[in-house]
Amino acid sequence: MKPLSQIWPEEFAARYRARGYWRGETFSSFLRERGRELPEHIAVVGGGQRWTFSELEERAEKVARGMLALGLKPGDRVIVQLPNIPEFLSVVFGLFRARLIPVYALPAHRIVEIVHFARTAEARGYIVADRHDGFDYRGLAEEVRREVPEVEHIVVVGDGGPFTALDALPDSAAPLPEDADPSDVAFLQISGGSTGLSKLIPRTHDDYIYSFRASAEICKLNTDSVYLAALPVAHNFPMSSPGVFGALHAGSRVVLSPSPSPEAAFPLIAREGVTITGLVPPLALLWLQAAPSTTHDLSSLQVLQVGGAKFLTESARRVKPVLGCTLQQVFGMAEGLVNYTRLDDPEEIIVSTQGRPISADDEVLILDDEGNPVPEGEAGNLLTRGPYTIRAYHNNDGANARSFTADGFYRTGDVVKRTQEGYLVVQGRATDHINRAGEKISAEEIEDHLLAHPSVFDAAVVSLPDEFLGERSCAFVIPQGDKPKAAALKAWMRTRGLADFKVPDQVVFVDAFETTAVGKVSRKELRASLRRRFLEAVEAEK
Ligand code: OOB
Repeated sequence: MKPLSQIWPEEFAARYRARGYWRGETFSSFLRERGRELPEHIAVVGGGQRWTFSELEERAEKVARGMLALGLKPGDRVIVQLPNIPEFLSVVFGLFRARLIPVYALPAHRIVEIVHFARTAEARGYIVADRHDGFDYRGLAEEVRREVPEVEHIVVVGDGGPFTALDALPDSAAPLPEDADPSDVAFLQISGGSTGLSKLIPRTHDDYIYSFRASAEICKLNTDSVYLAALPVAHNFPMSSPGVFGALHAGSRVVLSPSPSPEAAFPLIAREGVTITGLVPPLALLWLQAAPSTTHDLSSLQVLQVGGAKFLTESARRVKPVLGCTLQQVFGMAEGLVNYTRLDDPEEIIVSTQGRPISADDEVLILDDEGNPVPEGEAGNLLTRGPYTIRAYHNNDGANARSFTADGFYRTGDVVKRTQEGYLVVQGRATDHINRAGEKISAEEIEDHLLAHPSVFDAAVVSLPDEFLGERSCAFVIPQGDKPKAAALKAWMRTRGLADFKVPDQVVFVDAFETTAVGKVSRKELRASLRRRFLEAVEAEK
């Protein structure tokens, strides 16, 4: 099994410790501390359950013992694919306690993605819910085990069917392992996958805990705060910005909503007195639309965070008047760097920027394509390095060479400007992915699938502006032989075992792709030119 590591050069690590960012806490040590300080305080609410901090800790220990009794060994990786239910937290804290390594998958992921995670992480375990949103994950687990037999241990929250139910995990009196070293990798997060398949992001206890502890401070969380996880918690944003972990670290209550829709979330806000939540822009628009006519009392809400994709200034301006709460823009990435507008910033900064970094030691470079700094205030490529930004992906030399500079800066792929006050304004991006309502889709990955269709000669996938999604995916396809119908091609994509959000929103058939005199244009130029010509044609028809 390939060892997991995330290593900062010693001078950096020493500085991050000396400045108090890395405090030597682990996931288990902080939960234990909250359990001691706030034993009867409600920590987690969801799915008809309410757990106190001490109950969460007890449940986590039980999971830890059970997973080890199954035969898993500290250091083994376990894919966790759970919706927003309290067991998400007892399971991951249980894995941390047993020194097993969670690999976070989204509920939307299907066989192709899970098999990819299982292979690249060399997972030995997989934890799913029995059913969620009309889908039976036990069937998926059976397929995964057929394709990757090394995924020996499958555990199901709810009715286990052919597998072990979480509630029926064996008990064992064997002592639990010592706490992890804080500089150890705690879990593997999934990258947005801007080129090809998702990469695995190893995050350490030290670096990740710093990011959510500092985020909780920026969001002024305390033991009276109530954080609503509306987006799927496996996402970095609702997980750690400040997310469920930042909330628990601050001794706040976490409320888990099964869906981010106003219908599901509004009653929870009213019932639990939710003070803060986070949304992607399309959902924020939906909430703004639904709030004026709701019968639910939303007055407890103090902060609405919006991030994951660009929130346009005109929409941002409506948050305060419509919802009566403070907007916080969040611009972050699973690889590390997170920017926030601060709660007491002037309204103009809040509505027109994507915030500034968490840490005084987040180094931000804005460079032109030749790698030179752009003049102050101009747009350029964002590179960053700091106390919670990774230096490498897991076991992926190619991606590491592309994504990191020799001196350890992460190339975010985002194009940004910096204001005089030091706030970042996202202008766009240099990489070819589609940011579909906050879900990142790799053009390359989808093109590869389309090329597997017998009637597809070539395909190029691009993002198009979309009023609701922010961006939608459009596949330009050169057919061969019998031209399929667009709907049939989409339906076929659905059978490929991919997350549904990756199925192209639109398919446009073309006769040929442009080539230049010297030969084929690069995929990147080709995508840009297809997008440009398509948008020009739409404009001309108006
Ligand atoms: C968050 O994380 P990821 O890893 O799913 O995606 C990161 C990318 C960024 O590089 C950027 O392209 C885009 O998502 N993005 C934004 C944005 N927030 C993220 N683009 C424009 N405006 C924003 N506010 O999406 C993520 C992680 C932690 C906190 C928040 C978001």
